[in-house]
Amino acid sequence: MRNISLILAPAVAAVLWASPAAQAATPAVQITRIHYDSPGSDRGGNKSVNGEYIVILNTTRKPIGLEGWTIRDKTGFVYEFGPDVVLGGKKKLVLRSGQGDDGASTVYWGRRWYVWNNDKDTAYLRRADGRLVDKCAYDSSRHDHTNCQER
Ligand SMILES: [Ca+2]
Ligand SMILES: [Ca+2]
Repeated sequence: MRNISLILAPAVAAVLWASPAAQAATPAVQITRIHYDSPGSDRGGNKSVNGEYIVILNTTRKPIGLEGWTIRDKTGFVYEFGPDVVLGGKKKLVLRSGQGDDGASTVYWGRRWYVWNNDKDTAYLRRADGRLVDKCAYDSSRHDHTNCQER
């Protein structure tokens, strides 16, 4: 009987090895886009700061409550989703960097200055318990945005 366990061991190891990567490929909520360079000169002002935004997508068919979830940049600026934010199945939500009134499809970080570097940065999406759900890194000043899911 010992021979059987020896034969099975590599197969079990292969499954365990593969599963974290398979899960990471389709997080329940994905960062799909970061528009990191606001249109025009970055001289501040609420309209310009709101020209920066990040988009997340609920990849499941069920609503997901985002209370306590966070989006953070590499520097350490943190946005925390409020208690009323529920992202419907297959719906997108835009987080703009400046100030404004939160709605069903857009919420506002409330900042007076930009968050996302125009050359390179990384966005981290975490659950309320701190577990990483998704991240998106970019490294190009030749573009004004990155489509995270296409890489
Ligand atoms: Ca920027
Ligand atoms: Ca700009």
